[in-house]
Amino acid sequence: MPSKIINAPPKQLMQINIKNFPIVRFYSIVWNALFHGQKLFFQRLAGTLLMIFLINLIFGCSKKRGIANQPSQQFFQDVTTKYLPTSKFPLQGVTFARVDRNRGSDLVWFVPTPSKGTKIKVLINKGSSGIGREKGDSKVKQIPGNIRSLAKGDIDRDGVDDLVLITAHQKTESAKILFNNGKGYFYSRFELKLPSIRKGIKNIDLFDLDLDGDVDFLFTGRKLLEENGKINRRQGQVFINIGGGQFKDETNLLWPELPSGIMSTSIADYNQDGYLDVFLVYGNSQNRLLINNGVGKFFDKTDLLLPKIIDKSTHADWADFDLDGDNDLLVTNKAIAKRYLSYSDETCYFLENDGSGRFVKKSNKILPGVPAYRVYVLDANGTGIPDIIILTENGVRYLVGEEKWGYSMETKKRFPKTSHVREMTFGDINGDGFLDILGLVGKNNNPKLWLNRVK
Ligand SMILES: [Ca+2]
Ligand SMILES: [Ca+2]
Ligand SMILES: [Ca+2]
Ligand SMILES: [Ca+2]
Repeated sequence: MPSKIINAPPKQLMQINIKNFPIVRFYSIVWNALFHGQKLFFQRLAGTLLMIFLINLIFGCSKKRGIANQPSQQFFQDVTTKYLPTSKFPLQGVTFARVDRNRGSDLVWFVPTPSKGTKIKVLINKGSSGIGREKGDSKVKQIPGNIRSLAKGDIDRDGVDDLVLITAHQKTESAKILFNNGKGYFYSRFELKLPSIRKGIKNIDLFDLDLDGDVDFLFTGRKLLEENGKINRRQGQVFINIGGGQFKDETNLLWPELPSGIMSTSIADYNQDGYLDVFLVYGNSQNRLLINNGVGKFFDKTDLLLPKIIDKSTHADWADFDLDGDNDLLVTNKAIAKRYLSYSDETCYFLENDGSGRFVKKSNKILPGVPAYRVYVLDANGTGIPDIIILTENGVRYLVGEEKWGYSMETKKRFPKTSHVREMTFGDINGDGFLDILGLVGKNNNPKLWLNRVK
């Protein structure tokens, strides 16, 4: 079973807009200096030539500086061989993380090693000499057992990412924190033991669910079991951060009773009260929406807020697709039950938010009409309109946002040909403010790195 990579929140990345203002001012200063002095012909000629040179120089530089300056020229380039070391073994999972305090996202990946547990490799971004390529730029941590899931987040608030793992060792599953010393060395603190987790937990989300400034943990999985083997009534577990690296299991207080079948989560503020809510993706039934009451207690408001749709959902992601200020959703499916189809080969649909967290289905035939299993929304080209990447059975689909609900399918123009991509994680490897992509590709789950750039 592939483990889930933590959903990086791509939408939260700040856009960088190159301001033309200083350039215009510089231009006028040079112009004044040249032409308000002695009015000699050769001076003017030299001045004009200098001006042309400067304009070219400035324009040339600004072109290179920002994707947002030329969004139509944006594309993803395969830079795997330039930036990454060759990986001999199939990767089980990978995430971008802030491993040290230097510019550019670092990577953490893990590989199962027969009889010796799992090898976690930390790859430090060293700019033009690559990510973990040179000797000394990578660190290895060996842990016993298998890793079911790995997520990153700054748990002790020291400005670098720590790791949370779900591991299975000798038939017991447990959650572990590996703290980061700030330089990419990860260690466990034995005095800080996390509460026990339910059997069947596969996903970890790290977010501040009670809005007190520190990250808390939400665990979910397709089928959570009690110790006696019975189906757990809540199908989730909530650990609240109580400071000092300690966590308290507050599931009974904060998490509602739910049916089993949860595939993944999409976490955002859906009813615009400032608190993060949870959209639950179900693999073979109605998806569900839990609203946060403001202190981290979640209420199942599915019947009130979601349209009834029975489908085999695989994944969901959110963005303000219609640019009206509230967060909408995009849901991918293997299939949708016939009576809920808006057109015959529909597999993906939007859910449009009315602003209060109440959603209506919004179909769009530009979305792929084949079984799809991942969706990632990001502003890849800096226009302020969300762009969409969907992984389908027939390959990657890249849709560029043009206006509200208006998309253009631009996979060929902007995304290199690649074999089957299992999943993606997002980070900014060159620190330009635009997200780059790492994908696990092919039968062997090889890492592929795609740099976001302009021609
Ligand atoms: Ca918190
Ligand atoms: Ca909310
Ligand atoms: Ca909206
Ligand atoms: Ca970048």
